[in-house]
Amino acid sequence: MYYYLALDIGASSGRLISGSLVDGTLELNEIHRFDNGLIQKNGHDYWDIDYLINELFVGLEKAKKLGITKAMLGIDTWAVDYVLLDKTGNKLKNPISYRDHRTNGAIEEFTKKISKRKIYEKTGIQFQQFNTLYQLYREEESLLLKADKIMLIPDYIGFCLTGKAVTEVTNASTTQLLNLKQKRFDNDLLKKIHVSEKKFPPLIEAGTVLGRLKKEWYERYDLPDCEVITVATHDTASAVIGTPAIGEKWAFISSGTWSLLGAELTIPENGMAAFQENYTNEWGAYNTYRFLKNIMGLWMVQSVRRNIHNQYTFGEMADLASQVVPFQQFIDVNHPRFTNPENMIIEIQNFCRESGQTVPQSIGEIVSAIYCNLALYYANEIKKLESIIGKKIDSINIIGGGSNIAYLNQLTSTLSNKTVYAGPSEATAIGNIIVQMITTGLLQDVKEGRQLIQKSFDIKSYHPDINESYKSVVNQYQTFLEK
Ligand code: LFR
Repeated sequence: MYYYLALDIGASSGRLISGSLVDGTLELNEIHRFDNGLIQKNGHDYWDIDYLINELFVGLEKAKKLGITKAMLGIDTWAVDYVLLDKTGNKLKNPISYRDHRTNGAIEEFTKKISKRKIYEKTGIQFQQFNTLYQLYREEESLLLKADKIMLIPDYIGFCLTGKAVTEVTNASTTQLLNLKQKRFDNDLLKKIHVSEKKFPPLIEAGTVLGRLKKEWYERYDLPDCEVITVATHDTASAVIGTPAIGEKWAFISSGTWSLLGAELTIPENGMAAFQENYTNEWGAYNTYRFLKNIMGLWMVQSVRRNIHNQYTFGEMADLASQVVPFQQFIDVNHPRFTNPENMIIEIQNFCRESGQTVPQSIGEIVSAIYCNLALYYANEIKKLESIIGKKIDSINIIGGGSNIAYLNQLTSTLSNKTVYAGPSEATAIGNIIVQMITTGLLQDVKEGRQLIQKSFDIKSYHPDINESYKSVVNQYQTFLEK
């Protein structure tokens, strides 16, 4: 049997998953799962990239023990962060996380050199202070000078494994350094941060064979014979590929640490409305665009859980939330104060106190406040999305770990007045595997891949609950956000 391995690393966990075709359906097997998180050092937040790569090897050795002797391997992770390498290919320091505070105020400062409108016209990418553009702008000058290569995280992992250096476009587009029309790095923007294009390995499309693992790895570990395929290396790009969508009128919410809400387009939309609403046009595999908005997402619940020392599981937290009266307060979940606060519970309580609202106290109340406001935010954005792309959305596909939260799925359906299809929770790993299968000729295209997902996984539907009295809160919430 032929195996496709997906390494999918998110901000809070990573996993190595194998996929294979069994009787015409896609069968997944989770081989290894490990934690990920921010490491604080000298006042900055880092990722421990060596640990993550080591966990991949642990996973690959487990795969071998399970009888997987030959496999393809695709790698996807979160976006925008990078590793600086010297001439010999060694990293100059651990990658700093996009949640680090070093880019505070960087957008305001950088856009004195070139207007926001101009940057958006060139790139079509949302303004987030974590974009690689602003991270490089705030990078230590001496290190940047010393750097021979700048590599995004999944490309760097691929480089460590194979010795081959590339910059894959679905992820590279999130840097806000690619020009939408020219389809390459924008030299004007690069000049403004004093970075030469030469530091970036060549741009390549998703679905390209990278190569076999270096010999030294087989000498050190007992590994399956592995060939790396550069998939859609941005986790959100893989998640969208792994969305079992039907027809043309669907939106997606890729629900994990972030909630990425948007639609798949074939022509980017970087007009005035998209600019004003800060929608992004991230490049997808096979000439598509992920037109989406970043919403704070489950990060808030993950942070609350850390604050209470993991006392409850996510399922228990959702149960507690569903037992309290919903919609007790309005919260702008996308406010930057929730990006990386010292303590999420206190931050939420302070926000409610400062805005003269009921302060949630119990864990159920806190989590209910988060889920209710996330669903409100989604419903509001779906309306904006429809208006910007000029198309009515019929259904929302919620994919990723958050698709398991029935309470949030139902709220989302009722408030947005759309059918919600929830699942699969491993859409990212599935999208990673689908691109490998297309690259090796097992599948024809994404459409066939999505049909395979529909056949292979249990997808739950939610319909708007017309009896719910709280439907009217959506308009009130919109007014609250506009204030
Ligand atoms: C989700 C994600 C988002 C990106 C954010 C930061 O994991 O990749 O798409 O905006 O993380 O990289």
